[in-house]
Amino acid sequence: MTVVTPAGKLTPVLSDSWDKEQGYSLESYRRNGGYQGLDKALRMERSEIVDLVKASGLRGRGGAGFPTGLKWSFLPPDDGKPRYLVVNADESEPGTCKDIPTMMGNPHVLLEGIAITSRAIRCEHAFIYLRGEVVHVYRRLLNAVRELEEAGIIGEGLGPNGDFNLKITVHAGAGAYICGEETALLDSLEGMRGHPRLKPPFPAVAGLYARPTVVNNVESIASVVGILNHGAEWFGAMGTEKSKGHGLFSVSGHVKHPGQFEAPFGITMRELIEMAGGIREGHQLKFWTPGGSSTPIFTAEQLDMPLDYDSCSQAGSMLGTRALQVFDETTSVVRVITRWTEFYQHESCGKCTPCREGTYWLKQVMLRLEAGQGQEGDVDLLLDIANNIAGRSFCALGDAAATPIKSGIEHFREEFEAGLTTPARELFPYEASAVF
Ligand code: L3W
Ligand code: SF4
Repeated sequence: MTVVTPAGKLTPVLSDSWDKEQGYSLESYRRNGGYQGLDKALRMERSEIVDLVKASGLRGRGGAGFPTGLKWSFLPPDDGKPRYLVVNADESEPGTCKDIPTMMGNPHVLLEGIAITSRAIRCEHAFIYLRGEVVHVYRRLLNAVRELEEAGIIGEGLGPNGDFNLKITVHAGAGAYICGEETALLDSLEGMRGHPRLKPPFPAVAGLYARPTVVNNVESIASVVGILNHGAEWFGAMGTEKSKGHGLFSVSGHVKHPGQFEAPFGITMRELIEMAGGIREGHQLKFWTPGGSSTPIFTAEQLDMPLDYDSCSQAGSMLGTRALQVFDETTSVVRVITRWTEFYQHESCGKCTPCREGTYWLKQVMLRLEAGQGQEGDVDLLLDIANNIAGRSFCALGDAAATPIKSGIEHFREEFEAGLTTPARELFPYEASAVF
């Protein structure tokens, strides 16, 4: 399954079938060994599956890196009443584009992961909460679930002991970024407006309909299949000591060949840019992001930093969703951060004051700097507002809005200062930085 490229760095596991003829069909998936992991899981004790995933070192692929097996083990003892698995497929972070191709190219690896996880935690009704705009993915998932039902792989009274019952519901959200926050997602799934809930209790204790619920990202659940098939050691042989396994690294922006690169954790940005053909002809790297717009911006200084949870944390960032956006010297950092700030202001759910009001003021100041109409003291004002949002907001969206502003000013303060007199379009003409 692991294919070693000449560069010796790629490990296509989840992306292995993306270029196969109808690789998304049940027939093709089974021809390539699909659902053998589930067969195995149905013959194992539930606790054995949880222990195997714990031993693999798999960490949450949605951004925060929380250990997956540990999260499952937080569920209270089984009282025979419903407990749920909810897959967070609300991929909306700017620059993030790994879960949507996974579900399009190989929906069955996600569904098999759901079946294995459901077996491990005794969930009989699992949900996929999908970003509503991706109608093509919605249709693909609905078809894949129907294929599974018709093939008798999910349903009632299945497995060697006749005790495996599973229904999978695919739910399309209405397109709010905040519904990717796990508790807002649960509110939305229950039919309410998506607002983050106070934690604790964590969903593992009181989640969907106040019942114990595991919420995991698409890539986390899909990665469970390989662990069942090949073992914890196989998984742990990829990656670094504390960030094990393979992951999808999405390289976009000013590189020659943007795309998905499935590689072991610990790969560096320099290696990924090389695989993407390098920075576009005649240009140099200016800055990049490790995890979409929610993480600080990095420069050439961090090109050799291993992309794993600990190295990123030492560099003052989360690894995030591995949405590696590359910007060359034609890019106005003020313009980019203004677009992200507009996004956060638009997506702020309004529940808490620092984020609701703060993102509005950040946007106003960023817009006038972008237009070259900044006022004396604006750069310090931005820092002041950002510092009053970060750490004082109800959920991670507030922190995320403050992060690029703070790191943008740290690295490129002079560009922000230039916004007092000169519009970004004069310093960095849009046509020069656009990728057509
Ligand atoms: C039980 C405890 N469970 C933690 C669970 C918790 C959650 C997971 C991680 O945000 C970040 C965010 C975005 N008992 C527990 C426990 N848990 N302690 O562990 O929790 P947390 O709060 O560290 O993170 P989170 O709320 O899941 C994820 C950042 O990722 N991000 C954006 C991602 C965007 C997408 C997308 O668009 N799809 O994923 C990028 O960097 O800002 O900070 O399950 O319940 N004691
Ligand atoms: Fe809503 Fe923003 Fe507060 Fe999160 S930080 S609860 S998105 S207002």
